[in-house]
Amino acid sequence: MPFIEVPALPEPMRLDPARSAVVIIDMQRDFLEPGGFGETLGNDVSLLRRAVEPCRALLAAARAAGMLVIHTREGHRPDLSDAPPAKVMRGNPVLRIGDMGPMGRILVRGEMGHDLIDELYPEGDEPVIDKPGKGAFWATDLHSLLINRGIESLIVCGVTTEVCVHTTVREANDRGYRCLVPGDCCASYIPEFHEVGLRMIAAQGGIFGWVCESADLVAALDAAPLRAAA
Ligand code: TIU
Repeated sequence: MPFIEVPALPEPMRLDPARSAVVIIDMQRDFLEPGGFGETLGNDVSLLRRAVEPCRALLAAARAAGMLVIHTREGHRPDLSDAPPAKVMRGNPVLRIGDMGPMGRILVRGEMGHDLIDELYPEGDEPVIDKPGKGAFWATDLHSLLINRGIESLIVCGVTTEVCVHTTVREANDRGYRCLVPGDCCASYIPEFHEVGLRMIAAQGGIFGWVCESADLVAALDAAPLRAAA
């Protein structure tokens, strides 16, 4: 399949859609809706909504181009055996991980709050990676999944920019993946950290990767010839 070229910082990025995957990080009710983990930490969760529509448009373009789409969810086993006490006991939240909230137990797999928001729900056989940490590679099979599909570049979206998106981009970078982050497909509870987080990725000649506007990426994908049916 021919390469596409996406306007980006620090320079345009060439991507082979057949060897690239979109990774949507943690677009879960626990982070985006009232009563979830994000709100228990004292955050205004409405600040994350701005990423939903750009992610939806990018997902549509990526699916139409036949690209691999992977979703992640942060959360823990119901018995919390995979939740480090240092994480569970940190800070002074209204509810802790595992406590019962309005969307079920906070950040626990299988609960309503842990699941992905309706607007960005996985389609067909799109893989969903359940991760106990902030990075999508730590204690998951994401790396195997990508290697087995011949993926070399990742388009990383989701929430929050400076926490799980950044950690995943850093992990991916050290594993040899080229990462493109469409900035408007990410969001943070702390807008300043969102801006600086994106700048940190593209600084120093692209120390962790590339940053673009999702509209430019969608336009490039829309113009790409469709992948031949398998
Ligand atoms: N608190 C915060 O900004 N983020 C997280 O705890 N997890 C993710 O970023 N997904």
